[in-house]
Amino acid sequence: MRAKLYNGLTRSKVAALYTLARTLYTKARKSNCTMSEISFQNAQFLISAPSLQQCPPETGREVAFAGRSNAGKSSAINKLTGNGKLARTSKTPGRTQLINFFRLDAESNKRLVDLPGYGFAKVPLKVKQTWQRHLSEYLYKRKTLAGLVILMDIRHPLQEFDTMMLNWAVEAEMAVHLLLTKSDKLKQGAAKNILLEVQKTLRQSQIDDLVSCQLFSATKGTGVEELKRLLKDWLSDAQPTASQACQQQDA
Ligand SMILES: Nc1nc2c(ncn2[C@@H]2O[C@H](COP(=O)(O)OP(=O)(O)O)[C@@H](O)[C@H]2O)c(=O)[nH]1
Ligand SMILES: [Mg+2]
Repeated sequence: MRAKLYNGLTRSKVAALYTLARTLYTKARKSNCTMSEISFQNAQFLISAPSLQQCPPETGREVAFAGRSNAGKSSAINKLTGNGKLARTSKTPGRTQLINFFRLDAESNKRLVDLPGYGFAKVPLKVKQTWQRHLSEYLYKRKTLAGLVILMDIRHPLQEFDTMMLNWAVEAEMAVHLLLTKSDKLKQGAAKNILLEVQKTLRQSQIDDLVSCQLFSATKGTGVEELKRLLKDWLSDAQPTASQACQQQDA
């Protein structure tokens, strides 16, 4: 069998293939190490920024959480980090109008970002428009943004503002992950049907290569591991951010 494997190959070609295999193996091991080093347990509050200009320096990578007020953004961040007090959860929607940054490591190179909740009816139009400007600026201009998680209450998915965010992100070629939150509010079968419906919509809109979707419950812990795996992948240095990918294409 061994002799067959070498059939037609010169000794130097075998040596070259061996070196290539070793390099690939070392690279794969390194990238796995980078992924496993990312931990959510030691997350700390970093800073609140009212606009893009006040955000932390653009080094490292971050993943942002967006969604309507009350969709469950703060609860999801608390669940991920195992810290129930990290991002304030509130029963009074529409209060947080700041971009809140949480660092995952001492160097602040990996960050989670809690974006201001959008689309709450009681907020005056002018305030709403200012939010929208800040959100779109952040999405289009922030170079360290590796991906966007859009959270939607499973009972009201893909509302007007969710679709708007989704369109901005797709236009910017940003990876998006939809979280159907509070899945514990529905029976398992009903929740699964809504997931399938949303996935069908993504396929029909031909954006399923950029946009993924899952069920999530901060209360029950549903989908936490699935979300962690995706975030580790996005935050790993092996993946280019959308703006880096564009720069590579332009070069
Ligand atoms: N049943 C249930 N309630 C949730 C879940 N996640 C959040 N909530 C509740 O929904 C409300 C809004 O949550 P919050 O995280 O503050 O939403 P945010 O405004 O998007 O940050 C709070 O009363 C939470 O307790 C969940 O998975 N299941
Ligand atoms: Mg919140």
